[in-house]
Order: sequence, then C-alpha cells, then structure tokens
Amino acid sequence: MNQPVVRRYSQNPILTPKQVPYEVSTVHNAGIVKHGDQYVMLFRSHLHNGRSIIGLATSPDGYHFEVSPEPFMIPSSEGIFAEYEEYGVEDLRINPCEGEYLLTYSCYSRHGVRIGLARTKDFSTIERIALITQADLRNIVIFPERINGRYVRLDRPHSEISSWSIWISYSTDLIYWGDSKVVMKPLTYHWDELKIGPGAPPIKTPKGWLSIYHGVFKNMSDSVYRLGVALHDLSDPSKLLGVSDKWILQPDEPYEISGYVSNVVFTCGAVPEEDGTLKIYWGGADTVMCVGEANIDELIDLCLNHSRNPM
Ligand code: M1P
Repeated sequence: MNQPVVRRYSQNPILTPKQVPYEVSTVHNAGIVKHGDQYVMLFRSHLHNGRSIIGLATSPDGYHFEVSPEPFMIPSSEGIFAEYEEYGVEDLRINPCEGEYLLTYSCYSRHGVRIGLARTKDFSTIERIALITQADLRNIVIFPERINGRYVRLDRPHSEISSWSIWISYSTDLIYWGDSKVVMKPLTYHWDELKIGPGAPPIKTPKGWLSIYHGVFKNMSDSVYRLGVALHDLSDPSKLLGVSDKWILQPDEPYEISGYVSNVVFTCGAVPEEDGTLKIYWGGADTVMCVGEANIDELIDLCLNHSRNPM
C-alpha cells in the first residue's frame, strides 16, 4: 500500500478541551508558527454558549503544548471591532510577514462574517489594525512578503451564484485590498466539489508558493472536509502551477470522524522544517487539534505531476 502523504503523529490529538484551564467545548483550527525556539499556536475554542474565542499554547517541539491561563483574543469591546466581533472570533491564521506576524481572523456579528487584521511581534501584545473585508468572507491567508511591491492574499468570498472558490487580492497598505480575481474553483464530481478555501498561509519553496487548502464534498447525509495542496507561481501567484488531483488528508481517525462537527479535517497553519518536512496542523471534527508531517518535495510533485485543472 502507498504511504499516506500526511503521516499522522502517533499521539494525536495533541490538544483537547481538557487541557484548557478555562471552560471550553472545543479546541481547533489553530494558526501556528515557530517563533524563536517555541512553536506558538493560536487555537479556536467554542465557549459553552456556542461563540468562539482564541487561546494561546506553546511547545518546545511542536507536539507537546501548554495552554496559557487566559485567552489570547476575545471579542473586542472597543470601537468598530466591538460591533463586528459581537458573536465571536474564529479560525485565526498567523501570517509571518516581513518581521512581524499578521493575524487574520473571522469576526462574527449580526451583520455576517468578515475578516479582522491584527498584528503582533511577540504574542504578548496585539494591535487590531482594521476590518479588511465586507461580509461575507471567512478565510484569508497573507503571503509572507510583498510581491512586485504589493501585499498579496488568498481569500474566499461567499456566493449564491457560484461555488465558493479561492480568489487573490492585492494591497499596498494591508488595509485597502483590490484587483481581485478568482484563481481556483471546486471541481464538479471531485472530492472538493462543494467549496474550497485557503487553509495555511502560503509557504515559499524554490518551485513556487505551496498552499494547503480545504475542500468539501457533500454526500447524501453529510459534508466531508479534506485537505488538498496547490502550487502558485513565485512572481505571479495568481498563476497556478498545479493543483493536486488527490486530497492529502481526509477524516479517518475517530477524533476526526466524530465530534462537534463530524468528518472534518481543517487547517489554519503549517510549519516548514529544515529537514524538508512540513508539519501540518489541523482541527479534527472541530473538536481537537492534530498534527502530521508531509514531505515538501512530495507535495510539490503532487501539484506538478498529478494535477487537476485549477478552474
Ligand atoms: O465545520 C467545518 C468548518 O466549517 C466552516 O468552513 P468553511 O469556511 O469552508 O465553510 C468553518 O466554520 C470552519 O471553522 C469549520 O471548521
């Protein structure tokens, strides 16, 4: 039998609600980076009222995490953020960019869902910058450097006319974004045919920007969330060099099959290691956090040599 593309850590899940020192129902969809000699994870938790907050956990090895006693981010009570974060903050990505960390997260309110942008350098102070989309949009990752003088992001607007797809947008100041166009769509009669969305912030490789995304398939009783991989051109990331035809991870373990939402693997972050592996982190069934390793060259090969049409 072929080796799986993503090799699960044998002691998954690596973080569960029981390890959180305040009351939560779930621990999932975490942004993650290596900051100095620590892995820093910003994870989402549902509170018992169903609204979400963001917690912080750190680890010396990327597998064993300790959770901070207080949440890292709760809905703001100040200014415009108070109105748009009323129902919770979710699915935070930590986007390393030119010496700081840009945090993109979903802000839920009675007006819908939009994306907030904040920044930190050290994970002890955080500055909210702006709301950078209108409603409805809940998945954004920012590339780690400006390309041709502009910041670049992958986003996933909602549509009632077209299946939810991955778009690209640009900005010179991180606040106002535009020049948007669709770059990748769900494929009919395929594992990601219902909708797709950007997952982990793109990772620079010599062959292109590697992007781990999620794709959803609707069957007669359920929706199944899986992970896929795509490669974007280094100097023009609106150009897809390839999208793997096969998924790289699907819900197979009990903690992915059953939970707060069943049959879900969903990523908000991955950490490239010096040995050429990529640690991919995912929420299992919207309830626990898991990790596994993939080989970066193998992911690139899937994109370039086993590709499906991006559109
Ligand atoms: O429950 C599965 C996922 O559903 C949503 O994903 P998407 O944006 O693709 O619809 C999000 O609520 C996500 O947090 C959740 O894991």
